[in-house]
Amino acid sequence: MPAPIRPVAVREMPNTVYVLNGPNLNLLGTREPELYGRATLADVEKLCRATAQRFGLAVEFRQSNHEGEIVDWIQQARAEKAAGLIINPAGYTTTSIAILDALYTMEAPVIEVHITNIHARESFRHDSYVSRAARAVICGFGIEGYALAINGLAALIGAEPRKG
Ligand code: CA2
Repeated sequence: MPAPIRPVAVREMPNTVYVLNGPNLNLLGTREPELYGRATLADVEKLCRATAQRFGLAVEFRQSNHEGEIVDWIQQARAEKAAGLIINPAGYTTTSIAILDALYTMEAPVIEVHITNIHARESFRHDSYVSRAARAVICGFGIEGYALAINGLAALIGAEPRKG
């Protein structure tokens, strides 16, 4: 007899913000500092956690060089009913319909972040697929853009700053 099909238990994480980073962002702080600055991705993670904590939000911070893995994480954020999703799609910004399709399924707000001002750079960086699914887009503020994104997301979902 075939094994009975059991529904998979998905934990719900309504106070968690997913922060997803695309290809090569693991190199942040080690190459091209004139463009991307000297802060590392670990510094970005710290900044996100400190900013989110002010609103009582937790952060699920991830980076991948693989498109499908990013799609899986977006689906996970949706299934867990995450409070929101912040994404720097990096090199997948202008190429990935798979990431766009996954983002379209999100009910929680999606915010797109770029460290550099993509509109002041080469024209092939301008036309973001991801922006079509994003509630807001932040670019050109360096890594501070991630903190701005968390502050903006908190305002969107009505998360109040904690006292003290
Ligand atoms: O400005 C951004 O955040 C970008 O998303 C960064 C991407 C680029 O393809 C986008 O057009 C704009 C590149 C990420 C690569 O990150 C590196 C960081 C340090 C050294 C080398 C690559």
